[in-house]
Amino acid sequence: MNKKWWKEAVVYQIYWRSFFDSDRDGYGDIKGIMEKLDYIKDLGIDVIWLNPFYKSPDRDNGYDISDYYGVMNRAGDMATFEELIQEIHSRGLKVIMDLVVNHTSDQHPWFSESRSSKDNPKRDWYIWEDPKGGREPNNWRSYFAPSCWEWDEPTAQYYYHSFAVEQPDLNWRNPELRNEIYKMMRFWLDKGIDGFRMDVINLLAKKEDFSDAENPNNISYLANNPGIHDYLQEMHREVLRHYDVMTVGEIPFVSPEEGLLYVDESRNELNTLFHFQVADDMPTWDMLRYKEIQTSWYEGLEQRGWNSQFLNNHDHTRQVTRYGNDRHYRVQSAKLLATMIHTLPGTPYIFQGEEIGMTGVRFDSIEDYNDIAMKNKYQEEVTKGRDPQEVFESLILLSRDNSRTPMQWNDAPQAGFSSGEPWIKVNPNYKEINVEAALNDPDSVYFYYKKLIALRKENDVMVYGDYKDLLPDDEHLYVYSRSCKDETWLIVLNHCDVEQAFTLDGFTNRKLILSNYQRDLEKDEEVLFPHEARIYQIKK
Ligand code: TEU
Repeated sequence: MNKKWWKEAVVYQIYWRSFFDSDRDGYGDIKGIMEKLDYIKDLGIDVIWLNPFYKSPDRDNGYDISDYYGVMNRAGDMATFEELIQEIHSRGLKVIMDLVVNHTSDQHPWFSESRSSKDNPKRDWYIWEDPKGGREPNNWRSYFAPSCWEWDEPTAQYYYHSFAVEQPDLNWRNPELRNEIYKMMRFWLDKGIDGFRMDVINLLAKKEDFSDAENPNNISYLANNPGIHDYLQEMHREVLRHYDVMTVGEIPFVSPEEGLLYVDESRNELNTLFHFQVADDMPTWDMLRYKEIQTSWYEGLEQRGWNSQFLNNHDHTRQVTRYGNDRHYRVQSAKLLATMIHTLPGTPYIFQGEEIGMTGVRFDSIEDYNDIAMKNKYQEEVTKGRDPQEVFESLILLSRDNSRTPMQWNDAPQAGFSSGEPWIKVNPNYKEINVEAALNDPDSVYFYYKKLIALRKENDVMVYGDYKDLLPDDEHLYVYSRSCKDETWLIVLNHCDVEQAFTLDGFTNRKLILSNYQRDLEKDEEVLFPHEARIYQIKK
C-alpha cells in the first residue's frame, strides 16, 4: 500500500472543554491545550484532533455552530488559535479540526434568514417541507429527538434536523451553500491546519423521497443517500486536493462495502473513516463479533482504503469501562485494549485520558449530567409515564458524559483541571487515577502507551503488515498476526478475567517484544493471565 504520513500517525483527540482550564472559567481552552503540548509530544503523538471550538450557543457542546469563522469565547480567540497552530507545528506535530457541515445552530444567521420567509434567498439552504395530513411530513426520528421535523410558525412549514431541534440540517443540493462551505474550509486550511475530522459526513445527502419508514427507530435512513459521493468528490476537487491534509469521515451505518466507497484511494473522497459497527453492535464486549468486524473490514478495504481504530471518543463510554474490566483489572485491561488498537490495521486514535486508563462515571442524578442526547431521551421516556429512576438508570452506562468529565491531571481539587468550578463534575476517582501518578509509576498505563507508540514508529509491520486472525472461533483469546516481507508479529490477547492455556507450538523462532505483565515467561509462557497481552516477533 502507498505510504502516507496519516497511515503511520497516532492521533490524540482533545475534547478541549474538558482538557485544561487556563483561565478558571470552568471550561478547558486553547491556552490550556498550549500548556500541555509537551505532555502530548512526550507521549509520542503525531496528530491532534480538536473537537469544534467555533462560535456556538453550545447546546450540543460545539456541534451547533453559529459562526464558522469565529472562535467560541469559552475556548479563546482567533489569535490564540493561530498561536496554537504554530506551537503544534514547532513541535513537529500536526492538527486536524472538526468540520461540522451537516447542520448549523438554529442561531446561525443563515438559518435566521432562511426561516424569515419562503422567498428569502437562503430559504433553500435548509430543508423545508409542508405538513402532511396536518402533521410531520413523515415518521422519521432524529438522533436526539422523537421527530426529525420541527414546525416553524412564521412560514408554517417544518424544517429537517438529524440531531437536536436546535441543529437544522443544511441543504447540500444547493450549489451556493456548497461553495460557501468550501470557502470556509479553505479559510481554515489556509491558516495552516492539517486536515479535518468530518462530523457525520455521510448524512449530507438526504433521501429524494420522504415517505414513512417501516421501522422509524432504525434511523439509518438519515445516512448514505444518493448524491453523497458526488458531494464528497466535488469537495475533494474544489478544496482537499490542493492541500497535503488528512481527512477522516465520521460515517455511521456502513458495511465495509459501503465504507470502501468513501475511502477507496482511487475515488478521491476521504482518506479514512470511523465506522460504528463496534459501538453500535456491542454495548459490551463481544469477542466473536469483534473479530468478525475486524476481519470483514480488513478484507473489505484491503489494499484500497484505510481504516481507523478506536473504541471510544467524546460520544462513547470510556473503553476500559465499556470493553475492559475497570473494577478488578483496570490497568491490565487498559493495556490490553491499547495493544489491540495499536496493532490492528488502521490509524489508532487515543481519546484524552485513555492513556492513563480513565474510567466512565456514575453521577447520582440526571441533574449532574449535561449530555443533550441523554437529557432529551430522559425527558421523552419520562413524559411517556415511565418511572424516572428506572429511565435514569438505563441511560447511565452509555451516557456521552462518561467520557466528557475533566482530564485528571493530579490529585489536587478538581483533579488539577481547573481552579474554578468545572462545567461538569470530575470523576471522584481522580485521586488514584491521574497524570501525575502515572508519570511517577514506570508500570503505568501511560508508559505502556508510550512504548506501543514508539514501537509503531520503528516497525512498519505494525502499520502496513498483512492481518490474519489465527483463532476466529475462540471466545476469549484474540490471536492474530501482522506480516511484511521478512517479518511476522504475533499478537496474543486474553480478553477475560481468568487464566487461559495457550500453545506457542509452531512459533519457534520467537522473541517477546512487549507484554503487560511483569513475570518470568521462561517458566510458564503457555499460561495467559487475566487480560494479558503479548506481542512477539517471529523470525523466519
Ligand atoms: O456524532 C454523531 C453520532 O451521534 C454518531 O456518530 C454516533 O456516535 C454513532 O452513530 C454511534 O452510535 C457526531 C458528534 O461526534 C457528536 O458529538 C454530535 O453531537 C453529533 O455528531 C451532532 O453533530
